[in-house]
Amino acid sequence: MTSSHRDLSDPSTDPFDVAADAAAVIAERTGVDHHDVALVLGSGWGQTADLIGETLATVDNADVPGFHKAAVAGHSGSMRSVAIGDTGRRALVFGTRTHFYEGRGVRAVVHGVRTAKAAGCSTIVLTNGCGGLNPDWAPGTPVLIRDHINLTAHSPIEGANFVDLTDLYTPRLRDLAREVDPDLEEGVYVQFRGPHYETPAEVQMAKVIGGDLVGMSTSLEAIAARQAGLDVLGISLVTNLAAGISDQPLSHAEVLEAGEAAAERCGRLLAAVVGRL
Ligand code: 8IG
Repeated sequence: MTSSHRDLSDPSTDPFDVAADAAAVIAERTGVDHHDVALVLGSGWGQTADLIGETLATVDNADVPGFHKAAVAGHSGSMRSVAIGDTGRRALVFGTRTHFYEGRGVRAVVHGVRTAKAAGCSTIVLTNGCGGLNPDWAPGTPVLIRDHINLTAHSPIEGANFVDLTDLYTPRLRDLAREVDPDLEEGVYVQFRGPHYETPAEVQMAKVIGGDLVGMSTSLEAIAARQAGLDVLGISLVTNLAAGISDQPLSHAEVLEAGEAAAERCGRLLAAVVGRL
């Protein structure tokens, strides 16, 4: 068996070896052995890559060790190498992510983060679509993630490795995002397992424990990023008010609509931040 066929779900496989294999394929397919910034585009963030700069190469996820096709409608099953304006720097843009609820295990969830590190990135930008707890945050509002609460009861870190999560969402990067958009809201992201949305009672619990946003991603990835020594910027797009906050039922169609409506503002924000990193 060649190294590129190592299976992430096999406990005898070192997930960092698979990330190194993935980075080697990315280098070969993109023609550059170093990327500077990685971005993970969640629900509603799909169009933002074009505003960062020119796409110089596209790689199918299925061709990269450890990656899978997209499981969510509206997500792209590929990654792109994008020129960051005319800075000479490159962004590695993941058009989709593996969610914990897909059942492939935590290693698969954080594989993109570890691959970004192996590809040379020093910063990762994690975006998502989420439910908002603040009734003043209309669908289409971008919110900077200040901190998170991980309710998955899992960790991407294996073994007795006690990683400090203080200032997990890099303060310098949050400052930079607020310089670009002084009106940017900030909040605490609560990751539930999903794939069902919360009950109204669970949303109230999230509020009581200090949450502002509810979603199904990002926290596990941010933890893996900290372990890898990456700086982390997290930005959520409120695509719906969380269950029970408004009297409207939740739907994935609503999520996609809010994303389209907010694409312009979110894209400009991300492009400006990435250009100034
Ligand atoms: I988009 O309301 C999106 N993702 N858990 N709750 C959770 N995840 C979400 C939601 C939401 N909206």
